[in-house]
Amino acid sequence: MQRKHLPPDRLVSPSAVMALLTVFTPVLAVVLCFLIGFMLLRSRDKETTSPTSPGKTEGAPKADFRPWVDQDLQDDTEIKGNEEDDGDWVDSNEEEEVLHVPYSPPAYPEGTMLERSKDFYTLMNQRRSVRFISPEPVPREVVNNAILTAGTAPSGAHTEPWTFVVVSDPGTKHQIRRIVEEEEEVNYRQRMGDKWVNDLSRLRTNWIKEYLDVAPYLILVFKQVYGILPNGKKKTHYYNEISVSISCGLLLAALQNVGLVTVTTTPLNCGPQLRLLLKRPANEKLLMLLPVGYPARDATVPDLKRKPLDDIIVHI
Ligand code: IYR
Repeated sequence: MQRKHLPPDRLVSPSAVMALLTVFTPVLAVVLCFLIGFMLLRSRDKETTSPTSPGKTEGAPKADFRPWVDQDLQDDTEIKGNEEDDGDWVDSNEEEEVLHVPYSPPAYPEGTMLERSKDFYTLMNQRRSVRFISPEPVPREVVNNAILTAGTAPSGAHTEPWTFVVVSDPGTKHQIRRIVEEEEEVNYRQRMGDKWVNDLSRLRTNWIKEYLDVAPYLILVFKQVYGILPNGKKKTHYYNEISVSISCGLLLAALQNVGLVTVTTTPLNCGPQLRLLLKRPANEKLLMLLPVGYPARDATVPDLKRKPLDDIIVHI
């Protein structure tokens, strides 16, 4: 009877629609859950088969092969396994209070500021990546002071998430060279790809790294992805990579300041092996390897130019 009162285009009554909705909503929800779950699983599968871990690179699809991001700096070894005992992280309220004290750094008249800014720029503008390093010994204290300078870098929540391993022992340097050259040969021949190798050809780099034997010091800079307190608890190291990168910048400046040379190297795929060789714990990941010494007498560098100020500055 009621049907007669319905407009011609409404063949189903509102109550029937409601009934249908009540029946189908849970079904729809279940189907949606399955769909989302399936999509999540698929994206996780993709992540685990992508070339993020050492030795899994060769068969990787070309499109997401970004070894300079995925492998230079990453070293997941042993971290995943440790995530299970996740409970033992230190609380911020367990940390000691810090006193705030007056701060008065040196101040200079404007003329002096200008002069100092020019002098410092001139000094730093002479810095070059040097791959030909003299075996001449360098005073250890000079290197120690450069590392102290690196340790003045700002760090996330003042966690100071860096370890500088200074290697002067010839046997260990040679083992480092063997690990690096073996991996770098595969990098240059296979992992880096033609484009990357071509882009580097004008710098004349290759996988032979004589400086790893010759330089009086190799400084291997590790980022601590988390801290471990004396009581065994773990401490979050905020922005550890950027903090350690800043400290590397200061280290380069400190070396330049005393007339030493280096080349910033990030040996692709060598992090885990070098960490084990140097007996560093699993919370430390290799960020950079710096051979340090005086430049070799016959050292050469590519005649590169730096961008002018107008190309690197934007005034607003
Ligand atoms: N790690 C290699 C390749 C290399 C990569 C870049 I980017 C450079 O600026 C220079 C070298 C090597 O050290 O030879």
